[in-house]
Amino acid sequence: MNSQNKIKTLYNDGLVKFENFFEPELLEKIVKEKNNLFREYPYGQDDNLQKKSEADFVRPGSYMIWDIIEKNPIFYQILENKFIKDVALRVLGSNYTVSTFYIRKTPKINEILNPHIDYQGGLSFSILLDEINLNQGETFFYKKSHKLPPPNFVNKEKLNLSADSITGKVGDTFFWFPDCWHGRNANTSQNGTSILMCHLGNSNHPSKDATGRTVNYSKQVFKTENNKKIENKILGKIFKICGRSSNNFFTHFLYCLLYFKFNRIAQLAIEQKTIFTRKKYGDINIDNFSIFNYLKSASFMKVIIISTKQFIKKIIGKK
Ligand SMILES: O=C(O)CCC(=O)C(=O)O
Repeated sequence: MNSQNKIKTLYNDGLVKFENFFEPELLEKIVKEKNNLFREYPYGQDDNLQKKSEADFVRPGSYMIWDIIEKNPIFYQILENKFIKDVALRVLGSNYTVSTFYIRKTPKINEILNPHIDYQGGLSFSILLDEINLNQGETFFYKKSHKLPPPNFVNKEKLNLSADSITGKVGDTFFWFPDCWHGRNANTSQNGTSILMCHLGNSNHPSKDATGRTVNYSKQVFKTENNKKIENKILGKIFKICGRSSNNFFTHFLYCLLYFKFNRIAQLAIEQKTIFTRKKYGDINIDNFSIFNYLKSASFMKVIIISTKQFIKKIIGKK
């Protein structure tokens, strides 16, 4: 499949696999460094970057090594990889932001991480740092779900959807949309399995990593041109509110209407690199969005129950 088709698959499904992105020597060095890191930090780091000394989890089912670039510059070479840069530029435009860049290891564990979305309008990639097969702590995705409500507002059983696991060999790289439903399977193997993950956004994406630290990997590496347009403040505010809607049906629906249906607004937002927007594919057959399908997929019982609970929590929280 050529790279144009790969990008088409990414926009269609919210997920695409690339193989042979990296020179074998580089991969070997990266895996060696990953092994060194987990020898030094067998249970990873907590969110304050402190070495964990116990096998409990700060993040469900994961031992995290957060600051990999700061630990070894070899990891920069991933961000400098031509193919990675090409996909990021195509989807996010110039001066894109690398907001979170880490390795997570999942030990033998019986629990799955339930499907969820992170936020809309971004781009992420995962590189397998071990050979990973089914039920070995691999991430799974529901293809095309980035045009559906977040999974907690849907009766999944009724929709007849099935998940695809991202399995493969060391170095296999998967680009995915963080608004595509994803989760993680149990790890039934004796060995922990590890994946390097990176979350990116356009030039106005918050440059905070998942621990809350401000990071600036992108500023050092990817400043390609200084053409940041003045952002329309109102548009920025609206997208900021509705671009992180993993747990809010109404703002998620509003985002989908603005981004997929109101083309003039979407075009302006994309041109200005408004927060939580990515470029469109550029073909109506790929960029389409069905309001009917979206609403038909929602469980209104779940919408009412979850939204009421959130409302009550807010009221009580304020007192
Ligand atoms: O650890 C994984 O495989 C999944 C990570 C995930 O769900 C996320 O980054 O949102």
